[in-house]
Amino acid sequence: MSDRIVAADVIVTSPGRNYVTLKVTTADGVVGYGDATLNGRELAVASYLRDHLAPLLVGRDPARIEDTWQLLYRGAYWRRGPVTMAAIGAVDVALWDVKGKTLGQPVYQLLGGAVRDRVLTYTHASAWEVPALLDAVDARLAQGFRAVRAQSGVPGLETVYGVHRDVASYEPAARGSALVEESWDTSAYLRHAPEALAAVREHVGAGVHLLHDAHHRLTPQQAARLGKALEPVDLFWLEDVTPAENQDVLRLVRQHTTTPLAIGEAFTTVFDVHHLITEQLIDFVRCAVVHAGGISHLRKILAMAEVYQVRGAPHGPSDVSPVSFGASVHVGLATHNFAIQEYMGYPEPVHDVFPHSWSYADGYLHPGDAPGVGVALDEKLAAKFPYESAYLPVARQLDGTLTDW
Ligand code: EZ4
Ligand code: CO
Repeated sequence: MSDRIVAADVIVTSPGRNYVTLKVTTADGVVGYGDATLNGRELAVASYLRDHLAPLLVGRDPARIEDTWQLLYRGAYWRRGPVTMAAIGAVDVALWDVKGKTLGQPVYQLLGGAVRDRVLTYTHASAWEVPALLDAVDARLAQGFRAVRAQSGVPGLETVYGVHRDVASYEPAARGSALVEESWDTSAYLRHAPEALAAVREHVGAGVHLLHDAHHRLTPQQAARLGKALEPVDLFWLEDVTPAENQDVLRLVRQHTTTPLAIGEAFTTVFDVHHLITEQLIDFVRCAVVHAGGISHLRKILAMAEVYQVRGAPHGPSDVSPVSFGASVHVGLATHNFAIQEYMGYPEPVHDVFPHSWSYADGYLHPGDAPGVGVALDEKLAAKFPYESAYLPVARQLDGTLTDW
């Protein structure tokens, strides 16, 4: 007789970052974990899981991953959107974890097996001044990274999203109840960014992949200008040049620059990215396991992308929990058009709260060979880190107008 789900519990913990984890338990005693963390809006997904999905899961056959996905997606009537898709993603990853543990196989084997030996990763280096940025990049290269996202301060501004004056890599979500308001000046950024990135390229030479994130702040014309100005820097990619809502504007950007474009961390379904992919408006699709409906749905996005020579490069900030991070590395090992995994690292206690089989070495990741996803949750330790509210900062132009972040 097939196994049955007997419990679906939600655990919220905050070991330096907030994480929402779904724990599925089966009648045979198998436990599967899924990540449902939606940075800054965590409790909305916790409620969606607890109040609306858990009652549907209990009694269901955990082996029926795709059928459960379709039930939760179509059965809601209200489709798509980050809260819904993060909740469905958590269920999907938890069920892949159960299946792997039941069969005694790591998830990448269930996805068809390894197509590469290890998964290329990139990390962050940031600093306010260019000389400090060069030091920050050097420190990352010394850790073995072969690909680095470089972000710098902008002269004349007090603050820049994702750049700290003292810390070389940090996650902008500030814990506490207050919303931080930063300043922004697009003209100053457009003048400074090409200079800063050219200095980084000159410093590291040809053998290092350099990346840069514009965080959705530019108009198409500004994005085209920046892409052109950065062509001599030979970026691996320029990320999120324009706001996410209107994809058609990227046609103009593409007509003007050959700098590769990456977009998709804020997109949650294949239906949201299909124009980007089929019209070849991007080179890398950034959808993450956690926010885009889990392993099953990310694989569909990547299958569509493969036809158009668009490659996968999932979002991996420290607010993607080690559970979906591990799941992403399984997808990376088993998917031909997977290019690179962002790896920002975690505050130290996170590794103890979520013991994991995935590992980093010399610029590459491996999911490990533990059955399932290979990431557990130490519930006792997790309970010592209660939830704290956290908000991503917003930014205002110099006249006080709220800008896209
Ligand atoms: O802004 O993680 O590519 N990485 C990023 C991150 C995101 C935050 C949002 O949760 O853009 O810095
Ligand atoms: Co980004």
